[in-house]
Amino acid sequence: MNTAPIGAGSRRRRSVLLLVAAGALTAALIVSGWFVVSRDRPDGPQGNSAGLPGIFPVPQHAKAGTGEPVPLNGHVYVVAPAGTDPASVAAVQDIVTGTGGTAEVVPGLANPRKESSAIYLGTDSTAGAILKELQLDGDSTLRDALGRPEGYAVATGQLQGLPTAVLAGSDNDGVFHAVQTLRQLLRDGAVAPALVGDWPLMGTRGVIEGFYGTPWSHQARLDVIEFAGRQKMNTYIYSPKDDPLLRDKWRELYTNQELEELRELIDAAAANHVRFSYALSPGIDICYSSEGDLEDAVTKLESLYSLGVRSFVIPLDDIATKVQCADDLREFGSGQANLAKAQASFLNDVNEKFISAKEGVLPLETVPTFYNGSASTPYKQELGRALNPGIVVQWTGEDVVSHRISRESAERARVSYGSPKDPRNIVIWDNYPVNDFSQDHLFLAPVIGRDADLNRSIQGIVTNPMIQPYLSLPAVFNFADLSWNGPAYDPNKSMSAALALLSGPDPEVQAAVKAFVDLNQDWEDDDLAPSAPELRRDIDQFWADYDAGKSPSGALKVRAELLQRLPEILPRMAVPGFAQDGATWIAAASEYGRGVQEAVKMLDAAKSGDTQAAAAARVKVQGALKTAGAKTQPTLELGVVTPVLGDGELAAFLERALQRVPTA
Ligand code: LTM
Repeated sequence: MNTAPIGAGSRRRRSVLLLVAAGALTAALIVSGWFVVSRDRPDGPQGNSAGLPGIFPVPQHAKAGTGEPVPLNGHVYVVAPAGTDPASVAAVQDIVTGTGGTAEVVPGLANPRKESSAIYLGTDSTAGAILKELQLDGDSTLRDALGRPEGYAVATGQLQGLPTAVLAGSDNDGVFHAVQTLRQLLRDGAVAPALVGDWPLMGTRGVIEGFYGTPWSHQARLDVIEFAGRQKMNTYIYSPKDDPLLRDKWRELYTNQELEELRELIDAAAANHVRFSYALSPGIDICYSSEGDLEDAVTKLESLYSLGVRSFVIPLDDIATKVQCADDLREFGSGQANLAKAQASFLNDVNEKFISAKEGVLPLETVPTFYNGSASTPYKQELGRALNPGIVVQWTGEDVVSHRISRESAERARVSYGSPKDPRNIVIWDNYPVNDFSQDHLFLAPVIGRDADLNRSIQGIVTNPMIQPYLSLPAVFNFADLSWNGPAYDPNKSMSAALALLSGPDPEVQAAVKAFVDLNQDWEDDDLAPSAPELRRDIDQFWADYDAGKSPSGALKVRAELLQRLPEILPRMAVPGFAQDGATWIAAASEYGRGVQEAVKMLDAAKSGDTQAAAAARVKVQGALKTAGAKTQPTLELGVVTPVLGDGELAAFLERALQRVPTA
């Protein structure tokens, strides 16, 4: 257990149509026919719309087209009128180059070279005009998409004799999301013919680095931000509990070098259309009524504002549950309701003096000291009454680590932290897959237990990840899917897509990742997530065969060999950080794999009466058990711990095998 307390666009207005007209392009526009091959359900075998490669998050509307694919492995015009979002243009260039093609960025297209393809990019009135030319502007799903924040449309067809893809966004975020969909539509060097109209159901979708333990490295942050942007998330909250300048030394200003590092993160976030949100946690020793503390907080936030940050959180979680300084006691009195009064007064002041006074800053967010549960309490009631209604509350569900989060409970929380007349805007701080309270475990099961229609009640979800950044990516992927389009979220499909992405194309690597992930399903007594289901199936089958006197099926042997080879195979993943993060668990899994192989030999030898071979194998099984059970995983506060796998399933198998074979 952790020793720390747990539980208290610019819009482009010029039309591409005009550019096309200006280029005297009067050539007939040949529009490929479109037909609906799916009723917008996630039902494709490998994808989520029949005939299309899988798009994750699942789009609101996606259809395959009958037209030709748009090759990206030759010469490609990237048609981006001046002012088009540079990050989107750069991302398209990368995609083209990565596909083996050559990207030529042009502001408009006149007399294009034959044997080329074209990708048009822009906001509604630019690329939207191309959609008109493609006679797709009457499509209600596209109109719908282009009328919503972050909405986008992707269409393919023929324009000026060139295979063409159009990436239209309602705003620059939408254009960037369209590019990410284009990336996923790639098949054999070409964009699959498609028509996609899409938008997010939640406004806040992201990651909060909010755990106890060694904070992520700078590189890991950069990588997670890029990953989040590719999965259409839009938020990264900087809130590591063990960064002293956020909590213990919250008044201290950053050095120039630290500011430079923060600037790099902020810029990376902007380039990935992810908002960098800065979370200052002064609750450790603040005097809520102190002018000096208010000034210190505002000065600190100002220093981040000047780096470009436009989103701020003041978390007040895991601090004393009563006001502490004498002035506060005098001004507000003691007790939990008075703590809420003091906090509301401070937060309202920050809101007035800083958030509202600055250009372009998003609404302030806070994490209340009592941040879970939905029933009204004196604390919540007072916060609801006194806190400026524009301040957003982050909430963890009924529990700190909530196995289920229902819409009903979110609705109740909105009223409890606000009022029946003016329910509070809520962002869920989701404590999955965070493992700071269980640092010997990895949580690699798909995200389950969140109501599909939470978007109707809350503003968004941010996931609090594991101390291991790259091992957190599968859950981040799931949360991206869940928060973009909850009703279409399928935990298993989403997880398979996440693992395929992280594994890369090699089938052996994919099988190894699956076998390792299977060993890390156990989420703190969650009865919905059985630990190591695939391993358990193979073990059960093994004993059933063995006890029936049959020759056991080879499934357990095959799995054991794969586990034994994990340290050699997993570093070949497309995201090698996964194997680095999990090195001690992987080494333990490998030892168990070796142990299972020896146990099978031991059982075979014992059966055939070869006592010498059985004894030799027994020694190896015991050795594997010991090595696999060694303390190898360092932690910040708990010393070195033993990595736990499969909820003890592998150790139990080895023990059982040893019991079956009497010592010589
Ligand atoms: O959950 C919240 C709001 N605060 C802390 C987190 O920082 C911590 O990571 C989780 C899990 O241990 N629990 C908390 O109380």
